[in-house]
Amino acid sequence: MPREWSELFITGAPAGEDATSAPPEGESKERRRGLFRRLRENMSKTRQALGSEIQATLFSTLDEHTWERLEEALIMADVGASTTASVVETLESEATDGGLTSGEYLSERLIQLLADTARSEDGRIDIRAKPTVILVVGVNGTGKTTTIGKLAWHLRKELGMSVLLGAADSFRAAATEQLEEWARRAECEIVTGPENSDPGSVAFEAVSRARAQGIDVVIVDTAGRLHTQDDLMGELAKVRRVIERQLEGAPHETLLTVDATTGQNGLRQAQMFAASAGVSGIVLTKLDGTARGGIALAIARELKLPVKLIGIGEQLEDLRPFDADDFARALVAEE
Ligand SMILES: Nc1nc2c(ncn2[C@@H]2O[C@H](COP(=O)(O)OP(=O)(O)OP(=O)(O)O)[C@@H](O)[C@H]2O)c(=O)[nH]1
Ligand SMILES: [Mg+2]
Repeated sequence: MPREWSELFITGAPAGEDATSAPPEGESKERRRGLFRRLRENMSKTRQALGSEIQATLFSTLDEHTWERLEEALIMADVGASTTASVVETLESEATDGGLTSGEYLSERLIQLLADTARSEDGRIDIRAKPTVILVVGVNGTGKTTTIGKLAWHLRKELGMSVLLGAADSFRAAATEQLEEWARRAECEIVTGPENSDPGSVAFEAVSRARAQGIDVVIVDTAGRLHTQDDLMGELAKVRRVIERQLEGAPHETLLTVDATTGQNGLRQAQMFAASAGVSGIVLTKLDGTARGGIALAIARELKLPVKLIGIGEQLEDLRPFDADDFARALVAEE
């Protein structure tokens, strides 16, 4: 599972080339510790809600009541009923059969089981195509534009890629201005159209300019709300078709933003988008603002879509590649 930006993206650079830019081992360990600390801090709401309950159960006498309480705690954190049932069942039977009695061992095993639930084979983003086109979709307010800004910044800073943004959310005047502001912060170019212009033509223009200028990655922002849900799905399909026609194989990645604070509701939205918008990965945003961060596990299991990125705050650096092990540990572990 990707922990670093260089692990999230498949760049096609030979191993040697990557190694030259990688920091020395000691430094990268230190950096990883720092990043994990930040992940834990930003997810403190979920951890406090879940962590204290888990510690209380696992370190008490194990009986029927213990497992019920653990189930309740996981469901409260939005881990999802079926995921919770299967995780707790496994833990309970292992504890009974194998005599797992130490609370410490149990919480380690719980972290493993939760991580297994969230792990996926295809959690990476392939950016070998030049240009690579990333389409970002999702319900309004879930964090599309913010995520695009952060992603552009990381692609530039961590991988030295050239990035072009396409403002194909032309339904609201402020939407373009907001993306322009992010382009400034990420120091990348942007293609915009006049208010109410055709989103397809903005996407077309963005891809053709990227091809002409030899840009590495194009990220296209889209509207999150139109007059009706059908209008929105129709428009997203149109934007996608325009991109497909302009460049074979594009869009190479379609990211769906899901607001973690909306819990199971967000899961239902995601199901709808996934069914009609060709989604290839999830960005789970606002994990810092919720005690229900367990939704990441429910999404991975119930949508069968990989969570690729997580948003843990409003700053540029608050977007992270999703790593199942780090995530599960940040969710549960006291230390
Ligand atoms: N705390 C926190 N806030 C976030 C995160 N991601 C986005 N936000 C905030 O959520 C709000 C909405 O984000 P936008 O990026 O505008 O969402 P959008 O999907 O582009 O919305 P529309 O353009 O209306 O469809 C903004 O105030 C962001 O700062 C996150 O990871 N953590
Ligand atoms: Mg937006």
